Amino acid sequence: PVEIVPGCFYWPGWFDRGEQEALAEDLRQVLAQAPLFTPRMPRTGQPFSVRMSNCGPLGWVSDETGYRYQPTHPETGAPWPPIPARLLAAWRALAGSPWAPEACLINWYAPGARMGLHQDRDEEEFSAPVLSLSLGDTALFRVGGTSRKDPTRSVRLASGDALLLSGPARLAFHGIDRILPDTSTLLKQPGRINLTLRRVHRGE
Ligand code: MD3
Ligand code: FE
Repeated sequence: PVEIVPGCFYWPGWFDRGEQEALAEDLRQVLAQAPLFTPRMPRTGQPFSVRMSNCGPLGWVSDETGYRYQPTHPETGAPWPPIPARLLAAWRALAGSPWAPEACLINWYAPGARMGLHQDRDEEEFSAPVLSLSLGDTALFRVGGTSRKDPTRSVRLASGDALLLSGPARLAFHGIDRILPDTSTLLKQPGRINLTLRRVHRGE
């Protein structure tokens, strides 16, 4: 892999086209059980431009009352579906963690959606890495340091790419500046899916 900033490892083209198609089909089944919802900012209730769902024992949600992990879908109340085996295999191959992931956040970017610079700190376990997998149109991803003022680097995340955030990068500021239109034929509609596999609680 390529190390983009210390602890941020990048595998361009980790999944071949056939694997990407199989993953996209896995996700269609997950999303049939756990439909995309529109998260909202705490306090203001401002909607995110990214739509989300989850699979795994826990899922990340955000609404007027705050950010949290919970075992059920915020709109249907149903438990999140299990993490597909193909995603667990990628975690085993790349994460270097003895613990299974507890949450897989599914982010859907329609063209024009973006995600501002932020840190991921709603987990109690920061020593476990986060694994990100991209499908569909290419995203312009930006990652910096642990201070918002630190310099950033930009990387294009294309369909099939894998990114591991570990060690000093686990608390790095990062975001998605924009989706580059017409850069993939994988999905049946324009846009991008990002999957992040995460440990939420300390391993036992
Ligand atoms: C760096 N997702 O879900 S993935 C997120 O493409 C998120 O949807 C973006 O930021 C996306 O929180 C970026 C790459 C990524 C994921 C998690 C990280 C980078 C990270 C956690 C810590 C540091
Ligand atoms: Fe993030």
